[in-house]
Amino acid sequence: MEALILVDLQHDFMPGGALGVPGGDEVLDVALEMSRRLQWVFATQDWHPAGHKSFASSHPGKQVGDSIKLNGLDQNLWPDHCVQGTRGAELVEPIAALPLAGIVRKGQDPEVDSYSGFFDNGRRHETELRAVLEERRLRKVIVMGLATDFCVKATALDAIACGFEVSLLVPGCRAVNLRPDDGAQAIQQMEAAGITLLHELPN
Ligand code: VGL
Ligand code: ZN
Repeated sequence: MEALILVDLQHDFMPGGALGVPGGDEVLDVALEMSRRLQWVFATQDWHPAGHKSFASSHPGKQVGDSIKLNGLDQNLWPDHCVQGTRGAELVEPIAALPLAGIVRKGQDPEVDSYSGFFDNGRRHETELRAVLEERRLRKVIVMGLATDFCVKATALDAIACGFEVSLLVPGCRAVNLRPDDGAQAIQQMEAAGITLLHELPN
C-alpha cells in the first residue's frame, strides 16, 4: 500500500508567510485531491524553537540568505519561521482538517536544521516517520509539498535511502528558488536517485 507524505503545508510557507514559497498555496488542491485517493496520509511540520540557529536573527551581523557553518554543516540562514506554538507553524486549515495518519514534527533541535521528515541535516536523529510507515507495512510513498528544493527533496531522498519506493508528485510541489533553477535541479536530482516523477495525478 501507498502512503502520501505532505511536506510542510504550513502558514509560514504560504505566499505572504514568513518564508513564503511562490505558488505554495496552489498545491493545496492537489494535496486534498490526492488525500481523497489514499488511505494513509502523513504530514510533516517544520517546528522550530524560538532562536533556532537556522534563523538569521540568531546570528548578529548575519542576514537572511547568508550561508554559515553550523556545527560543521553548511547552513543557509532563513527568516524566523515555523516557531512552535505560533500560527505560522500550524498546518494550513484544509490540511489540518484531513484525517491524517500522523503528523511528524522536525527541526526542534536549535543546533541543527532538519529539512527531511526522516532525519535532521546532520543525520544524528531520526524522527518516527520511518517506523510508522514500516509498522503499517507501507513500502511505497508519494511525496509532495514545500519546498521542492529543500524539505521535499530531502524527504524524498531519505525515503529512497530508507528503502521505500518513492514517487514525487510534481504538480504538488513548489520551490523557494534561491537560484532560479534550484527547483528544476532538485527534481532532476530526485529522478537520478531513482524517484519516479508523476507529472499528473495518478488514478
Ligand atoms: C524549509 C527552509 C527552512 C522547507 C524549511 O520546508 O522547505 N525550507 N525550513
Ligand atoms: Zn525550517
